[in-house]
Amino acid sequence: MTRSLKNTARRRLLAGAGALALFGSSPLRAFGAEIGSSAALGLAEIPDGALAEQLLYALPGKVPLIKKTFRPPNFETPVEYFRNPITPNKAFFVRWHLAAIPQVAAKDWALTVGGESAERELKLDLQELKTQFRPAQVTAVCQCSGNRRGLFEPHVAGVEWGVGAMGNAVWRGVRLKDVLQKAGVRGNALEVVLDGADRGPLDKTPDFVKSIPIEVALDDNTLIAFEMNGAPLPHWNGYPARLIVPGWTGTYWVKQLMSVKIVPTPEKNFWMSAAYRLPRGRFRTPTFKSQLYSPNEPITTMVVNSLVTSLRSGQRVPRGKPIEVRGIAWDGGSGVAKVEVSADYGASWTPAKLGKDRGRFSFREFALGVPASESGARVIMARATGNTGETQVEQLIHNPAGYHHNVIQRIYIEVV
Ligand SMILES: Nc1nc2c(c(=O)[nH]1)N[C@H]1C(S)=C(S)[C@@H](COP(=O)(O)O)O[C@H]1N2
Ligand SMILES: [Mo]
Repeated sequence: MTRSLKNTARRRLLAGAGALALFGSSPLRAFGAEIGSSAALGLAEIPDGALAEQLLYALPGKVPLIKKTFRPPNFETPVEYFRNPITPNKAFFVRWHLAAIPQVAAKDWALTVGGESAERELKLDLQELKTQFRPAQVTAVCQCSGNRRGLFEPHVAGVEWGVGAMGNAVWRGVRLKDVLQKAGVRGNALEVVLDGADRGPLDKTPDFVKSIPIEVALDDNTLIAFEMNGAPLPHWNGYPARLIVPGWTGTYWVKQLMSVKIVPTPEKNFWMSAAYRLPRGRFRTPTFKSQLYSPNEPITTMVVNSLVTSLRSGQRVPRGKPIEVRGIAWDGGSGVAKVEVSADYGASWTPAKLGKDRGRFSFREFALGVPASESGARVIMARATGNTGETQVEQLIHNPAGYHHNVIQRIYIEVV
C-alpha cells in the first residue's frame, strides 16, 4: 500500500468511526442503522451525507425498518437482515408511490383479465386463481430501481434510499402466462398492463399502472404470487396477490394486483412514459422495444451488484485472524458467475467462495477470509460478475433519476 493511499484510508477510517460514534449516542443504536450510514457502507466520500441519520420505525406487522417517508410509506431494510440470503417477510422493504393504500380483504378481491388483445375477459377470485392453474415458484430479488439513490454524487431528487430497498424471497403463485392463455392472447398483443388497488382520488399523483413486454409476460418465471416465503404476502408487500418479474427492477412488480390487460399498443401513462426511464443506451440492459418513442427508455433488468454484510467502514478487526468478508451478490437474471474480493484497493483480486445456488434470480452468498497478519489500514472491496460477463462499476454511471447504482464498495477498516 502506498503512503498516500494509507493516509486516505486512515482519513476514511476516521470519518467512518465518526459516523459510528454519532450513532453510539443515539437511542436508535441498531447495527443496521450504523451500517446504513453512507460512510459506514463504503459508498460515499462524505460521512455526514444524506444517509447519516437513520430513523427506525415499525409498520404494523413489520420489524423496525429505516423510515424514508411515511406517506406514501417508504421503508428500507437494515443491512443486518441481508446476512440471511432470504429476506424475512417482516423485514422486507416497503415502497409505495400513492398515499392511499386500501386494506384488501381476500373475500372482496378479484382479478380482471382482459384488454383489446385478449380473446375474452376473465374475473378470478383468489380461490379460483389458486385452484384453476398449476402452482409455480421462484426465488427472486425484488429491488427498487432507485436503491442506493441516496448515495448518488452529485445528489439527485427522489426517495433517498441507502442499500436496503431490496429483498430476496421465495415467491409462490401461478404463472401469468397460464392466466393470459386462459383469456386467450391475440396475435397483435404487444404489452401487458398491470394495475393495483392503490389509487388516490384526492392524490395529484396519477394512478400507478405499469406495463411489461408481451414476451416477458409469457415467460415461465413471471408469476402472480400470493405467497412469500411460505406465508401469505404481507399487506405492505401486496396482499393478496402481486406480480413477480424476476430479473426486472421492482417497479414492474405491481402489488395488490387487480387488473391485467393484454394490449396491442404501448401503454403511455405517466409511470411508463415519464417515470422509471433512463437515457437511451447508457446501460447494457435489455431494451423495452415497444417503449422507444422518446429520447429515453424504460428501465428493465437489474445491473449486477453486491453488498458486504460482515464489515463496515471504520471497523477495527484483530490482527492474526482472517478478516471475514461476507455478503450477497445478484444481477438481472443471468446469475452470479463470481465475486472477487480485494484488500489492497483493487490492485489484486481473489475469488470468494459462493454459497448455495438458489437459482439465477436469487441473492447468492459469498465469503472469503482475508489474511490479516500485519496491523494497519485496509480497504476491502467486493466485485460481482454475472454470467453475462457484466461486472460492477468503479465509477457511478450517472442518470437523472438515480437508478442502477452498482459502484464497488470501498470499506476502510483497521487491523489492530
Ligand atoms: N400497486 C403498487 N405496486 C407497486 C408499487 C406501487 O406504488 N403500487 N411500487 C412498485 C415499486 S417502485 C417497487 S420498488 C416495488 C416494491 O415492492 P415492496 O414494497 O414489496 O418491497 O413494488 C412495486 N409495486
Ligand atoms: Mo421502485
